[in-house]
Amino acid sequence: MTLDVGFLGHRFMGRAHANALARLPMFFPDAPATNLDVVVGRDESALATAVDRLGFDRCATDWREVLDEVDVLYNLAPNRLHVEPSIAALDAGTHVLCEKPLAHTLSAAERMAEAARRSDATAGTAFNYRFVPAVQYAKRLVEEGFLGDLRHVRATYLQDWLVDPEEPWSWRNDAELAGSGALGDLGAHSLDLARFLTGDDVERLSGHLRTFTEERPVEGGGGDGGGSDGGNPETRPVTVDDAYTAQVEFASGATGLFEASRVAPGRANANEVELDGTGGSIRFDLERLNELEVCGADDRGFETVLVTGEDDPYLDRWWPPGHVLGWEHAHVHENYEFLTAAAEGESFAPDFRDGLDVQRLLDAIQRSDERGEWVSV
Ligand code: 4PW
Repeated sequence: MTLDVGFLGHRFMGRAHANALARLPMFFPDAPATNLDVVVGRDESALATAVDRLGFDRCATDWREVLDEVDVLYNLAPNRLHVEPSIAALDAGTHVLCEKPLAHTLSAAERMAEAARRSDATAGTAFNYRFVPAVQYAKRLVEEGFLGDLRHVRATYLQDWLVDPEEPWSWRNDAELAGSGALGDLGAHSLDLARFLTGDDVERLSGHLRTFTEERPVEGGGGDGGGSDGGNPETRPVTVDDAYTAQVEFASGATGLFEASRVAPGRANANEVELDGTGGSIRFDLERLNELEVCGADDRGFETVLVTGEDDPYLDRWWPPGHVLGWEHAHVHENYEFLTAAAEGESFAPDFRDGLDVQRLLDAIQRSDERGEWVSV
């Protein structure tokens, strides 16, 4: 059986998923066959390029017109647009892999999780870092009891692309479209990894959000940026956070510290998680994604474990031992698992409930910031 696939969105994540689908037949020949049927967007010339470069049969400008024609919808649109198309697709029995965060608000995420619950189709939230081999290796260590009793979780996700106040405005700076900024875009990954790796739930937290640049120029706007009047550039307000921090308490009693920023020079895409327990510590750093650092409680320091051997998760599918993998491979593993689950009529993890659980944390961090106090989740 060949699954007809539709993408809503075709830019960064469109390329990441299209690349993953192109790799599957060669490296994961047991994956269900897919046909890149249709790519949906608004900009017709960008769509024509996407058809050409990503390998779609055709393009469309209205997602409603194609839902019945595809078996799987990849929802790669801005967060607000995750909601209606995903719900409509699931109601039509179409499988959905939706980018993170699940939605722009908690109530929208609840509606999406409810649609997934009542549908027979498979629904997944694209927390791709779960599918990095070193992260899966870390999960295995935790399940084997390496950490003992969990004491601390520390997770940061830092980027630098908004350091320059002249960096143009985009939907990622808009609360209506995105819901939040660094919090939802990056913090969602950290919060999901913490849940995935520890299996622990956050009970209460104290969150803090900060916007450093209150408005940004609109690309192609008037003024110094190339407009005819030579006056002030056209700008739009930034209505989301540039950075967040959160201090959390887990159900187990462990403590947690979380931080994300888009204004951290030198940190282009630094996603790090560290877990400490009575038995030892584990550290993962995306900038060294083929490694995991581990330290037993009686060791004198961290040891670096190379996660590139044929027994390591997914590694036997790729190259001989020691031949390292990159960021894009996690998307291949994620797509392999998702499509296999969809073709077999099974559920996939992380599903929309996982997306909703993370959304509850995002919402609690925003509530805590607004109230200036600790809140329960
Ligand atoms: O995983 C990351 C995202 O959540 C990506 O590498 C870029 O930053 C794109 O969106 C966020």
